[in-house]
Amino acid sequence: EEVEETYVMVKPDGVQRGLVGEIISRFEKKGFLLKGLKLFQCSKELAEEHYKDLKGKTFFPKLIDYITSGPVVCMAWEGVGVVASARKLIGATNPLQAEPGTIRGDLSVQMGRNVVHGSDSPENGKREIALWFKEGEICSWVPVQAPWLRE
Ligand code: DAT
Ligand code: MG
Repeated sequence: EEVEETYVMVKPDGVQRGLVGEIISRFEKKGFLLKGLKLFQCSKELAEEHYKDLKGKTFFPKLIDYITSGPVVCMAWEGVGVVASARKLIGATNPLQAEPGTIRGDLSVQMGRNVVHGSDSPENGKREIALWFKEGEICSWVPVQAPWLRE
């Protein structure tokens, strides 16, 4: 049971479709700790660095166009097992394969418009939070509900 951090991002389609509150709410209700939050229009360079492992894929240019097409909402979440749990809440990459009850399963239909991102490992969680947030944009705090989430 490791305390981890993950980077979650509402993609431009999620912002345009008015799904920001709904998406933040799912992680809040689960009981994770919000440590960073901002609306942000990212550069091509930042998007390419974020998705550097996918450079060379045929869909890469379209992916970069999509991510830079409008503002995104950047979030840093902390919690025990938060990386894998956030991926479960988000659902499969292809929304048509994502289970009902997941964010992608409930709210999207196409891989190129799958509304939300979540880091795939604790290492990438740290890497992506450092990439998208500046120092001073991350808060460490203890919510009053802490004792009611963990015994
Ligand atoms: P995930 O976002 O579930 O971590 P990923 O890291 O493999 O998935 O890919 C990043 C994004 O790139 C994904 O959310 C949607 C897009 N993508 C991935 N595979 C794709 C494909 N085969 N065709 C089109 N877009 C794809
Ligand atoms: Mg990924």
